[in-house]
Amino acid sequence: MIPETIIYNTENLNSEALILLYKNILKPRLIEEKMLILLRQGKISKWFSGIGQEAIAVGVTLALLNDEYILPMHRNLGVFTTRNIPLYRLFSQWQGKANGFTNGRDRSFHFGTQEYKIVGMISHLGPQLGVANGIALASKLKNLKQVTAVFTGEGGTSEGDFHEALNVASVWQLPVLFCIENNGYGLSTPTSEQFRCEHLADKAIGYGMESHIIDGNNIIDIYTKVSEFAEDMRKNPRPILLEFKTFRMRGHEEASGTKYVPKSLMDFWVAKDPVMNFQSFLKEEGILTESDIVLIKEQMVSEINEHLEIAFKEEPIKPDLEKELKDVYAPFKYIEVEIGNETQDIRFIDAISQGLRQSMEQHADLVIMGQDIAEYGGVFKITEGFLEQFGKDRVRNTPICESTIIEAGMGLSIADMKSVVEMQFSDFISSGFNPVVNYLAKSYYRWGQLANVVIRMPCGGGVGAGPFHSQTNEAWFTKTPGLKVVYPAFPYDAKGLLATAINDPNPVLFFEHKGLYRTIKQDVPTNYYTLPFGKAAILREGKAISVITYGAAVHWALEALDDNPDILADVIDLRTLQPLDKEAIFTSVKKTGKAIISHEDTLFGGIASDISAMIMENCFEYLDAPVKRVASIETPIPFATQLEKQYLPKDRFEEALKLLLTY
Ligand SMILES: Cc1ncc(C[n+]2csc(CCOP(=O)(O)OP(=O)(O)O)c2C)c(N)n1
Repeated sequence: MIPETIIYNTENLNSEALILLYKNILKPRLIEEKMLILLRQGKISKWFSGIGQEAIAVGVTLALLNDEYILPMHRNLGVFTTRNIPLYRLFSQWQGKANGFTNGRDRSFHFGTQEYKIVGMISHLGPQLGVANGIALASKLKNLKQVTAVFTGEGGTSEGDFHEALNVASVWQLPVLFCIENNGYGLSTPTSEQFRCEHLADKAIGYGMESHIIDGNNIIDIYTKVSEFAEDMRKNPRPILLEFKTFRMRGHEEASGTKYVPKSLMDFWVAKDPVMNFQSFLKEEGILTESDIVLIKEQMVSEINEHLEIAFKEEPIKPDLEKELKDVYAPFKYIEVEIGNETQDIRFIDAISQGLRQSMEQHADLVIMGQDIAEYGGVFKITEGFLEQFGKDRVRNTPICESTIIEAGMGLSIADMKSVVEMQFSDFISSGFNPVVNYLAKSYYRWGQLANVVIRMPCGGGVGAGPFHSQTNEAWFTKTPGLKVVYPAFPYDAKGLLATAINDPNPVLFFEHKGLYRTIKQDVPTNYYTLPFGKAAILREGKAISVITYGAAVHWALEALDDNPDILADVIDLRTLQPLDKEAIFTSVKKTGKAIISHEDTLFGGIASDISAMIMENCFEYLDAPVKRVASIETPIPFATQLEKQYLPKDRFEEALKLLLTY
């Protein structure tokens, strides 16, 4: 018996359309039933069930056009099946095999595919929402008149990402359908312990956004309403928040069970089963007979079995070390641009501004985003005048929400655009840490998707700005495979390396020392040019000692050497930390036999420690003294001038250098 609360309004749907809906909602259910058997037999690993929620994934997917992106979650098998991904590829994905989508590198639904315009989640749930914004922004900028749909559970709405993403989508009027599947529980947490409002849809009011509540177990309602919204959003781009009321019929993942769910609640929702009720309805209406249904099911089950057979027969992946290492970064063919003869004596800050401006001229698909960067020109005035030259679409002021803007950068990259995201101060990257280290860094390795984003990081101390406006936090990122880290010390390098960072399709953290902005000047070519990553600059040559350094510490080392002209040192300015020019380091140390590594970051876990270990491992026989590291002391960076002076390694460098020479 179909409960009275479910009313199938089929006004605008003919039998063919209804049967299509039925076949699509049935498929994920039949696959899941098979998966549960295989799980019990130990033939597949973890499983997050979407049983009882299929109508949402299927209805939304059918309401969108095939070239519109969908960003599903862990219970949305129906998105993948409705986009007609060959089942053996899904099965291989779940078994960690090569016919899947991640070469065995990620599990379950954690993958994307450009072919099917699906962008799967990362485990952290919320980042999806911001990535959808980026895709929708690209569609708006290119005037594609497309909608992007993104899913979250009600648990995920408690994450900051949800708030940030909805806010930005609304401020920028992005055509994103935010689909909340309110299924009663987030793992074991009931909605009453997750949020206090009655309906999550009501949250939209606070963002100035339209929202609707839809019965998540009624496929007709979902399909027809979402189709209408999508059609309207294509004409009139704006975000819409949809709350689908539904229920999670099985455990969070299969092994965990549903003991904590009251029986009456479960019974209530069993009666609202979206597949069984729709099937009964089609039978009652005479659209399908029992034998039609049996036939459809038989065909689907044999398709599932055939494809399972293919996946089970597929050989497990053979580890290939070289391939694994190679696939952390997207290939990038560095193209050298001829450096012109005309130069100008400009400051570090001007070089960055010029480099950024010229890259904006080079790449029509490059968007820059950051706080106060448009009319105001950024807090350091690096983007002053950009708005007038490039317009508001490409020079975007953002609300204060580092996380979702970095996610939007990821979304732009998925939609084949480039972005530069400006951190107002590099310290604030901590508010956007998750998408950098988990989304951007791992995207190419996981499913071959470029994360074509540069994050500009005004950093560094010596400016009396205290613990939260002075850090140099490159080591947070050099540790993470998949990121490139650039840290120039001179205007010439800053300009050329920024151009390369923007050309490189990998995620790049571009550190700019604020203390150098207005103190360091150099003759810099006026034209657009590039400089290669992974090539240190040998600033001075001498056979007594190798000074290995980068950023502001380069200048401190040069000052110390200027004061001691009798010390003959190789001075190596690393310029990029990832990739690192190991050859330059080893060649120099093998020549001098002594190495001192200096950086502004604190000592423990700083990159000097790794360089020191590399020297030990590769140049031990050549060393005449232990490798010396000189860095900031192990405290947060203090505000008062005299405390900051004590914190920074500048004054300790010369003494350490001399001591090492006498070893
Ligand atoms: C940032 C983060 N915290 C915790 C988890 C662990 N976790 C995975 S799914 C989940 C529950 C999610 O609930 P909800 O968003 O309602 O989705 P549902 O599983 O109910 O579909 C939790 C706590 C996680 N994956 N990421």
